[in-house]
Amino acid sequence: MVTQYIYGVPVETFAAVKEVEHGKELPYFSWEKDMTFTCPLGKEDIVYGLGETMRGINKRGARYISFNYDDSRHRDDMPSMYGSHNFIVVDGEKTFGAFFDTPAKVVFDIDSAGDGLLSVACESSDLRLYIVEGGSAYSVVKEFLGIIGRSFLPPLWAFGYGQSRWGYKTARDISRVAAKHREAGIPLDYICLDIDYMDRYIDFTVHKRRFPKMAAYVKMMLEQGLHLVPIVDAGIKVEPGNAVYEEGVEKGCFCKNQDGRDFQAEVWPGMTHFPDFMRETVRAWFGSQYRFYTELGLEGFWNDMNEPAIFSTESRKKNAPPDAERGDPDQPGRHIADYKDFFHRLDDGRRISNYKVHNVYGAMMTKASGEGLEKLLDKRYLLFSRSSYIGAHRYGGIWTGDNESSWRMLRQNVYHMPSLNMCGFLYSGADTGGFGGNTSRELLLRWLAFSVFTPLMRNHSAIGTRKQECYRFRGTEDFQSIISLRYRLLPYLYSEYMKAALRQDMLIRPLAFDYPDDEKARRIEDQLMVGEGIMIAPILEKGVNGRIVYLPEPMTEVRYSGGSFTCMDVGAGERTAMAPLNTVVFYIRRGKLVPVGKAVSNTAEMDLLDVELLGSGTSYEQYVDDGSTKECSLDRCVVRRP
Ligand code: MIG
Repeated sequence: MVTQYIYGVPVETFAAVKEVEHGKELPYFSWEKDMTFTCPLGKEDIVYGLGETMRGINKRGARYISFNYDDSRHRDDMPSMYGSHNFIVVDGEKTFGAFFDTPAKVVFDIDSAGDGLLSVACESSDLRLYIVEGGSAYSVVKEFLGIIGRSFLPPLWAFGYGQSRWGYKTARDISRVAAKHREAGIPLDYICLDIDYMDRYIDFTVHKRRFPKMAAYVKMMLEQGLHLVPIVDAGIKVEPGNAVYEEGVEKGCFCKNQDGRDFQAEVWPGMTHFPDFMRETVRAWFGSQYRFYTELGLEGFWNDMNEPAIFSTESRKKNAPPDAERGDPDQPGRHIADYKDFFHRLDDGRRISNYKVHNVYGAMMTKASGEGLEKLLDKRYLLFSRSSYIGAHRYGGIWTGDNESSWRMLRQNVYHMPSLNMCGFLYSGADTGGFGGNTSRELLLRWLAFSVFTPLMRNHSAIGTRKQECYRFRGTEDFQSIISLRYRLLPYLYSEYMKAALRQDMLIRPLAFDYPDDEKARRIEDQLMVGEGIMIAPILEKGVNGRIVYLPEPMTEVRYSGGSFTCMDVGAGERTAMAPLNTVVFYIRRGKLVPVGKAVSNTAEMDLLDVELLGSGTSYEQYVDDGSTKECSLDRCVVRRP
């Protein structure tokens, strides 16, 4: 059951899609002055949620700030990341969920002092607060997913392996990446085009010399089973002759500064204007610009810099030290004051600073692009964004931004997945191998072995770092083997994703959600459930050749190496599972089946129905379609028996 409580005049965030009853007296929390909500926690209570935040799956013991920001120092104490997902679930003496639906800053103090107090401080007094009840933590989450609406449904090819790097410049570079994967027998479905494909980083352009015949090139790549996925940044370059800029100015589509002129901020293209995504007409206008790409045959996109990230403004120089007086003591080192300098016009007529609606800016860009692509294409599109807010999960996925090549970041990827799923973001993943810093062969192999199970499986890295395409490492067959496992598991992974989205359920869950009465399982954060039948226990440490795995019940242990599966029934309890670098070990729950397909070099070659079934179950309900139809429903499930 979900109830809402309204304070002031909330700004429309589009987070919820279902009518929710209004409550009279707020349960669980006491409401203090200044919009701070407090609730005592039981000693052993676990607090879940908060999507894209640092630390583990249990958020207890720290402070988190919802204020979207582009900050690549993903340390434990980093207060906020690129998205804001203000949903928490308290699980223990009392079990309930709370969603603080406000586009302004929120500080979640989840018993950071160790005195058992949960406090949520909302900066704005205009707020919609949803209280979710329903028994277990898992059922609370399902109730919540029910009101925020169905998650984005990507095409099948978006579940293939993707290669990306900031630094690919020309069609030649891209063709080489494709050829090298082919030579090494590494399956591949898409290659991302980072900012260098554009003419001087101007959105909705293609660099004429670097990609001379783009439409023909896109077509040729598609014939090889490869999609190209260009990046789109939030800011529109201020430059006479830039049609999108001129049209945007004329139609009044951009955010304004204090004195009513179009606000200017420096980002990659130089000075830019930010589209005022808060208004429906502007979203429709921006979304329609994607026609430029769809006419070239492109069907997948990643939206970047939409926190929005700002290098400098007319009033703040680049790299200026953060303004102590106007800055935010909670977020030292960040230029928070920039966001007080520009203004939106809401559809209800209100003029409001970005600072006050900050956390939905990226989400509104995603909504704009998603709705545009929906109109432009007669099939499903791929879209993932850096910045997000709950609600954007209906239009696209997210990736978790500029992590680094470290074991800590691999572990964070594991923690992020269930937390993001609780907030509707089923289609997500991290930069596999790590974005900043130099990866190692071992880290990349272990990371790939985990990413096999995340819907977005993309190897991406920053310019200037060690090149990390799989073919650059010795023993390429080890990489080939792990990525081929992804493709062999796709009949299951795709089916489980589609069923989870259509049922408004989670795909990736903490063990606690499936084994709520198992005290040991409840505290495990480095193993996850993937779909209804699989448990994974990824290796997250350097220099080890196995790990201890906890099994809450007897399962089938599956090891994949050298192109084949070996299954063994194992009992409940702790066991040591050996997994050399070229081997992936995972588990199938008792009574479940997992369909696995043949090895292919991309999803276009795949036959979802040509599968063998692993595990001890008697039937499996498999979602099957052509991978791109917009008519998706559970009616497309077929029952398979061994
Ligand atoms: O300021 O487009 O997170 O994935 O490679 C950096 C270049 C801008 C940030 C993204 C990253 C991308 C990079 N971008």
